[in-house]
Amino acid sequence: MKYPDNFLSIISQIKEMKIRGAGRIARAAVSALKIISDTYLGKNENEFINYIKDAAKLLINTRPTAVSLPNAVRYVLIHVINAYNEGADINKLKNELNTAVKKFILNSKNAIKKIGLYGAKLIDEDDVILTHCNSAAALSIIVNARKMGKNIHVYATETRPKFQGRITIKILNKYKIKTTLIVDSAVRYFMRNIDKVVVGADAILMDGNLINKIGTSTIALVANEYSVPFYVAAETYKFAPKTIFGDIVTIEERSSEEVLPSNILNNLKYVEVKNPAFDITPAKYISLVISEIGIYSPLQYPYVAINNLGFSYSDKDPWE
Ligand code: RI2
Repeated sequence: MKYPDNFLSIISQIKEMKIRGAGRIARAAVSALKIISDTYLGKNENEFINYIKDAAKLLINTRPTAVSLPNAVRYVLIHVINAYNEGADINKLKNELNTAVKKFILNSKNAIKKIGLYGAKLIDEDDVILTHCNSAAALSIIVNARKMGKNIHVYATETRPKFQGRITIKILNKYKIKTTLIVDSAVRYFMRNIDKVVVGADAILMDGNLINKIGTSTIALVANEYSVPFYVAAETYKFAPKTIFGDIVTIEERSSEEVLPSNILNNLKYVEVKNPAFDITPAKYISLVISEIGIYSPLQYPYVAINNLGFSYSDKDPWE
């Protein structure tokens, strides 16, 4: 079945990182499912379910690492498939989908607010904070600390090769937060000035390890060397439930073009470019994980997150 252009546009925007950030791509994915539901004009419930499942597979394959996307799609599909199994007609299936989409989006936005409120309490007056990439959850903590009247100074890494740090500094500037932009490789040079590190999450695994933007693990290692607390801002839907069953989370390898233009690389016969978008930070380097249902150690987080996903987890995906 043909997909609507606005659905395909969301697919390409997520792939090209025009829509980026683990939380934002999750909300975009469920909004894309609503487009599919709204544009289905048939009356066949089974055909509708298969159409939604096929669209879900396209969404899942846009970016392989941020588990927020499959968790969001899983949340919506499980609600719709449960209704289908209970004999719901097409209108009820569409209403079920719309309700689940709205609920996921609302919950995910409220989660960022809650993380900001809880995490800001960990920030002290005159703290110098280092953050990496551009994380709405991490920034929620930093901005809330500012709103609480705390005088803070933020070091933001530029975050090559896509320079998401430039998004972060504009947001910090808007809130009149003193900010220093540094190149990624200057992290150890400045760590002696840092009181706390606050980063976001693309995935947290069953062993408490964090998958986040490439360079995060280096920052965690250096923070540990300088005894600087390393905080992770992670909604519960950043947990990777399939790691309970031994599945791994794929680290996305992106185009070499992001690092070096092909017209240069093509003339360098013996040169290759590697461009992993994320890395893995061991739980032992993580001080605390700030979620929307409280602050936990990295080893506690999986146990509380799994019960807050809003769907019963299993080793089978609902779109299969
Ligand atoms: P929020 C981003 O990935 C960064 O790795 C960031 O830390 C993480 O998603 C979480 O972002 P990318 O989309 O969900 O820039 O906290 O590749 O916004």
